[in-house]
Amino acid sequence: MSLIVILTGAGISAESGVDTFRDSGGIWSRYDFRKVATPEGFAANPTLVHQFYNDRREQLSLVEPNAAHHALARLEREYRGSVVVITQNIDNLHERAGTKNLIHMHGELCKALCVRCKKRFEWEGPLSAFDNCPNCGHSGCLRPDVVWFGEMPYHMDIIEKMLIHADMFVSIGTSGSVYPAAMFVEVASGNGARTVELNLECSEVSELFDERIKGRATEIVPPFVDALLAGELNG
Ligand code: BV8
Repeated sequence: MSLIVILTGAGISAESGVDTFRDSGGIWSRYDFRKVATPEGFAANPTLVHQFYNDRREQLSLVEPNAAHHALARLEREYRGSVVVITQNIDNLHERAGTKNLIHMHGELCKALCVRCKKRFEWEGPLSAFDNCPNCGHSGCLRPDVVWFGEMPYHMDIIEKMLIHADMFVSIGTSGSVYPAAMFVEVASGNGARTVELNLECSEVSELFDERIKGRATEIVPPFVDALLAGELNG
């Protein structure tokens, strides 16, 4: 039974209206990542960091999954083998499109984590330092449940197993500039997987892939999925 492992980045959500990070006008051109996406930044100014994530969480209610998200959910439903999506994104568009076998390696925008009791909670609305932890009752100990720079991404043990056993590794909409996600293609190809990159432009790791398909995710992902389901790419 063949296993297709798919890594997604901000580019798959771009056409839904969710900002990417490193394109011109992207998030990191408007915010200093050290101030809003590191533990040190959060310790120095939790209000700024909560506002950064509250704004992005609020935007989620205004956007919808696009044809690329839906195509991946269809692949999971119809493919004769197994499909797993590992996303760097913290939006909820894959799950809203119907993907079930999903790993959020950088956490989730709609979850909060209590740094005292380590419990996680669904959190759809604004989060602040004044909110009390629903479990331990303390205030000032809730943070966005996202992985900041310098923090260990989630589920790396499962991810490594998937990469080692993948028959095909597909990367969609990522610049390949953040580690350890940027190394996944090497782990997969080093263990015999066929590797394909679907992206709007060349990424920092494009040359490590067996194949590259260039274009907008909503235009290139659905036909790619059709080809996989028709057995044309024998993934
Ligand atoms: C860690 C938080 C260690 C949530 C993010 C080597 C090995 C290991 C680590 C490092 C290393 N070298 C450096 C590091 C440190 C660091 C790192 O990688 N730094 C980089 C900048 C050099 N990595 C870390 O700190 C990681 N942690 O390594 O911990 C450790 C070990 C032991 C114990 C403890 C710790 C943690 C990294 C996670 C950081 N958190 N986000 C949030 O706010 O979102 S990263 C951030 O970048 C986002 O999460 C995002 O997902 C991620 C990757 O960006 P992309 O998704 O690729 O987005 P980008 O804008 O860059 O690119 C978009 C692409 O889409 C473009 O190519 C574009 O062309 C394309 N596109 C655009 N439109 C479309 C499109 N494609 C198709 N269709 C379109 N329409």
